[in-house]
Amino acid sequence: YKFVEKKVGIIGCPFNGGQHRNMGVERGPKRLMEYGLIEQLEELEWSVEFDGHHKLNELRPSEDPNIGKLKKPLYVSRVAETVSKAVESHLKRKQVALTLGGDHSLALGTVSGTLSVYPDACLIWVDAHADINTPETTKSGNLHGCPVSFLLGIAGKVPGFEWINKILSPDRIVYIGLRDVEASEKKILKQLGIKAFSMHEVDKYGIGKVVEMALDAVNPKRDLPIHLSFDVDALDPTVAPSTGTPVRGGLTFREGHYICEAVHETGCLVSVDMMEVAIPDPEIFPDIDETQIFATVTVGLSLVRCCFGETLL
Ligand code: 6HN
Ligand code: MN
Ligand code: MN
Ligand code: MN
Repeated sequence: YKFVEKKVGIIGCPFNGGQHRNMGVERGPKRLMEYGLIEQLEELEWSVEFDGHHKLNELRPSEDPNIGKLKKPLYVSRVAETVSKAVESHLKRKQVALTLGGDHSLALGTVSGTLSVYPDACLIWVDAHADINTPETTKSGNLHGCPVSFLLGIAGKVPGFEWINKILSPDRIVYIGLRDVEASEKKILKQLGIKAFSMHEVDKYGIGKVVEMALDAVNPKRDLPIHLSFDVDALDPTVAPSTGTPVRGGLTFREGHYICEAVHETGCLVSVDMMEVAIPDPEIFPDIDETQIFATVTVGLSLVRCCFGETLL
């Protein structure tokens, strides 16, 4: 490993404030841990530190009015700041930071934390969505659709978010798996010349070539630290059905795993997010059954294991 020792710090983030569906993304981290994540990482010979799930609901402000369209801006910003410090502290101790979500607005925190320890880190964003809406372009007002714009410094000034000062350069981020990108977001991607491999490119070139091209774009010499932000909805809903914003036509089980395996092989991985695993209440979401939840949690775990060196042979 080029930057870390064989140690991992797990940051459990039961949080749903960046979106509005009542689908239980805040219950993802606990379930991932209950299914044996620590033991699985230890089996791969990692020394694991986990100091319990963060009590993020305690950070919920009593009043949190919309700012423009943005919903729960203060809650999201406080949570992300806390998460950023947690990531930072694990990275400073030469651990890989592994953050379990929770909704993807948490990446405001995880990526900021990574950049504060590794300012030249690059970001690989695996997602059906680009999550690059600005406070001006967002239609939903959900901050899990906006983290990348804040990280790039194109979000403008929003009260509460002043702490975000580590700015990611547009040539340090690459996307894989996109297929539900709003017109406003396409415009931003074009304007900034951001490299993105949508499902179209995955079909055209195959996942092996796509990952190679993605790494060549942001990390040509394989000498920069990598932050991998994996939204489980990048996978096809047949593979990961239990997530807040599923979109058809996604990555297969193997394509998802290949990305994690290839990123692991670089030896550059310092920070991983596994986000948007949802555990819905059967009363509210009867269409999602325990089998689908099980499939989603276990695929999340096996993706994580691949990031930490699990191989097929
Ligand atoms: N995610 N583009 C939509 C929005 O609300 O801005 C969807 C965002 C989904 C976010 O899945 O992390
Ligand atoms: Mn910790
Ligand atoms: Mn996302
Ligand atoms: Mn998504």
